[in-house]
Amino acid sequence: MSALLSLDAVQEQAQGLNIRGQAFIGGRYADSASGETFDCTSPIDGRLLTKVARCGEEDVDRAVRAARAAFEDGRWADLAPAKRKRVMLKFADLILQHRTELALLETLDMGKPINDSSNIDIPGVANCIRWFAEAADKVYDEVAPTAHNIVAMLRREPVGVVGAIVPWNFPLMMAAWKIGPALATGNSLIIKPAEQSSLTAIRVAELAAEAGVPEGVFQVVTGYGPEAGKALARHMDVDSIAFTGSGEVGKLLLRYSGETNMKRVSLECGGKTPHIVLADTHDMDAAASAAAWGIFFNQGEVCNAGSRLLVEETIKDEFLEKVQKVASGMRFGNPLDPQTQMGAIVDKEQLDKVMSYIGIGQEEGAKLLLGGKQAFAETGGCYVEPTIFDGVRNNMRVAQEEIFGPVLSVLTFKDASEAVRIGNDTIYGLAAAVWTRDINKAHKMARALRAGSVWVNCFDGGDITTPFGGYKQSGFGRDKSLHSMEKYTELKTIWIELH
Ligand code: TXE
Repeated sequence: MSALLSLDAVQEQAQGLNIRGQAFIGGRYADSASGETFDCTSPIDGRLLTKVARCGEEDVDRAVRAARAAFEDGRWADLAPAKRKRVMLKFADLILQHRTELALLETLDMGKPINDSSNIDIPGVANCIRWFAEAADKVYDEVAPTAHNIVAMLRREPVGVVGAIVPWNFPLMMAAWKIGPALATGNSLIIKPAEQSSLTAIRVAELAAEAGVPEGVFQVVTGYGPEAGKALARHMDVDSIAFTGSGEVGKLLLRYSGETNMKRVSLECGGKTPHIVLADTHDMDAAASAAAWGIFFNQGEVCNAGSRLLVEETIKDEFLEKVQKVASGMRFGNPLDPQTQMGAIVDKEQLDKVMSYIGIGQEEGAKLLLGGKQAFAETGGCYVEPTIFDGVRNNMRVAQEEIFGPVLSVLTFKDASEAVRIGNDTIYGLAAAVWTRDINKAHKMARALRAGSVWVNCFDGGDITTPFGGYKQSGFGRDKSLHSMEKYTELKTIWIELH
C-alpha cells in the first residue's frame, strides 16, 4: 500500500477484508465459553467491523492450561534456539507478506493513518520479530569467575507462561515488543489485546501458527480488561505479566500479583514528556516541526508524546508561530486516505476524555491558540483538531495528566536549570527531549532529566536496538533491545564443584 493509491482504492481493499473476531486458544480460533461477544466498531465512521469474543475466566484458564502444557513438554522452550529462530523468521516474513491486510485492520480498528500503519507499524512489527529471532541463537549464557575447582554457570531460562496485556494506540507494535523477546527466549505467550483494537493480534496468531509456532505457545484471549485481563493477571499459573497501558491499571496489576502468586510484572504506563527548546537551538524550523509532530503523530495517542512543550521565554512567540504553521498544514481526516497524516481518535470514550481536557485547560486559564474542537462529526467518527494551549503553568491538570490526544501544552522557562526542574516536575519519567547547540548543556540536561529516554536535537529517536521504558510512575522494565530479554527470563546459577 502506498501514497499512490486513492481513498476509493483503499476503501475497496477494506471492503474485501475477511475480519475475524475470535480468540485463538490451543492452536485454533475459538469463541468464548459463554458465547458472548462485543461489538468492534471503527472510529473512522462508527461502522460495525465485527463481533469479538468476550472471553472470561474460563477462556483464560483454558489458554493458560494450553500454554503450561506446551511449556512443560518443551515443544518450544527446548528447541534449539536456531530452530526457534527459523520459525520466528518465517513468522516475520508472513507478517510482511500480509502487510496490506494487517495495516488495513489496524487503521479500521483504531483510526491511525493508513500510511503510518502500512509504513511504520507493520514493517516495524516484522522487524522486531526478525531482530529477536536473530538474537535467539546469539545470546550466550555466562560462566562466573570463581575459584579453580568451581564451575559456576549463569543460565538464562524462560520464565514460563507469559501474559502480555497491551493497549490500543500501537496495537500490534506493542504486542510485538513483547512477542519478540518472549518467544525468542522460549516462553509460552498469551496476548490480551485492548478491547478497542483486537483485530491484528487475532490475525497474527494464525500467521504464527502457519509459521510453525507450536500449539499453545502463542495464544490470543480477547475481551475486556476487568474480565479477560484481570483473569489473566490473577491466574495462579501465569508466571509473568508484561503490560503497556494506563498507570491506574498498572497499579492494579501489581496488586493482583501480590494477592495471587507474586508473578513478575513489568509496566509501561505512559508519560508527560517535556520537549525542551532552548534559544540557542541550531535549527528552529526542525525543532518546530519536531514539536508539532511530537504531539500530533498518531493523534497524540503516544505514551511518549511531547505533550509539554517547554520553550525558552525569549523565543516563545517566534517559535510558536512556526509550530502552529506546521500543525495547521497537517492533513487531517479519514485515516484510510493515504494522504492523511492525522486520523481518528480510537473511540468515543477517548474522544470524550480529550474534549473534556480541552475544556479543563480553558477553565484553568490556558489560552487556546489552535484547534480545540471536535471535527467531522457528520461522519459518525471520532476526530479532534490539532490543539495548542499557550500560557500553561506546570501545576495545571493539562500539564500534569496524560491526555493521550492531540493537545499540546506550552510552557516557558528562563534557563536550562529551570527547564530541567519543570521537566522533572511530573509523576512520569518516560521520555524527554532537549534542543540546544551547546554540547555542555545538552549532556548536563540529558543526565539531569529523570526519564528512560532523552533525545537531543531530535524527537522520538531510537530503534529496536535501544531499550524503551520509564522512570517513576511511567513504570519499570524495558521493551526492545537485548535488555528486554531480562523480563522474559529467570537467571539460574548452577554451581558445580570439581573433585
Ligand atoms: O487503558 P487501560 P485505557 C493511558 C492513556 C489513556 C488511558 C486510558 O492516558 O487515555 O490510559 O486508556 C487492559 N486488569 N494509556 O482505558 O485500561 C485493557 O483491556 C487487567 C497509556 O484504554 O490501561 C487493555 O488491554 N487488564 C498507554 C490494557 O489493559 C486490564 C496506552 C490497557 O488499557 C484491566 C493506553 C484490569 N483490571 C492507554 N483493565 C501507554 N502507556 O502507551 C484494563 N485492562
